[in-house]
Amino acid sequence: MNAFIIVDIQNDFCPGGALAVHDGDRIIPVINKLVLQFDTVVLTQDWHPDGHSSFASSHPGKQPYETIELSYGTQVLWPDHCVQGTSGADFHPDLEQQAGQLILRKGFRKGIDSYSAFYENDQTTVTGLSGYLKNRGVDTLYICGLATDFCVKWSALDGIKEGFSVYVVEDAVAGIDLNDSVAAAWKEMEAAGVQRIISTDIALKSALA
Ligand code: VGL
Ligand code: ZN
Repeated sequence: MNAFIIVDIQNDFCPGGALAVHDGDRIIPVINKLVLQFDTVVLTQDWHPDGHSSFASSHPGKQPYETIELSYGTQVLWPDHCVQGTSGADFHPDLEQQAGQLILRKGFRKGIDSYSAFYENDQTTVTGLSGYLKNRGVDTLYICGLATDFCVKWSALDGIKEGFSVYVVEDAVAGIDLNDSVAAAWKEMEAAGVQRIISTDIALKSALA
């Protein structure tokens, strides 16, 4: 059984948003086209309280994109984004979200960020997604969404760590790209055993299965 994991297609990560990914909305039609082909569809939603520790504004003197040492290690600081209950945290209106079977919110603990859909950034606190997927017989993940170099990358790496086969859909992801972090993310994912696939090959793959 497979699952489609749609990562953080939220207004704040799309053009005009607080932490906009360049052309972040370009991938939405690609995702909408795929969404009916999977057994399980999960949407993740970055969901931070006001004053979250990943916000530069929570650390006097710090600017967005600088880093800071938190109890669990180095954390990139971001502009305030995806604040709970704001329109920036809503899914992009063009996303075909009614196909989603589970909405998994993450990053809601004030002191711990959560890029991955499986583990928070302390790499210890679990979200419960692994159990949900395994309980439903899922063994293969297709991951898409935003951003390639943060939430997609960490979700893919943790998916491998949890024993899933993991595909990242190349034309259905887009990245923030701080200091070439998109290229680094692909390298890291490939080294860990994540496979790349393009959206048009997915239908073919299920037809052959
Ligand atoms: C993300 C930075 C901060 C992401 C979330 O969705 O990749 N990046 N919060
Ligand atoms: Zn965030």
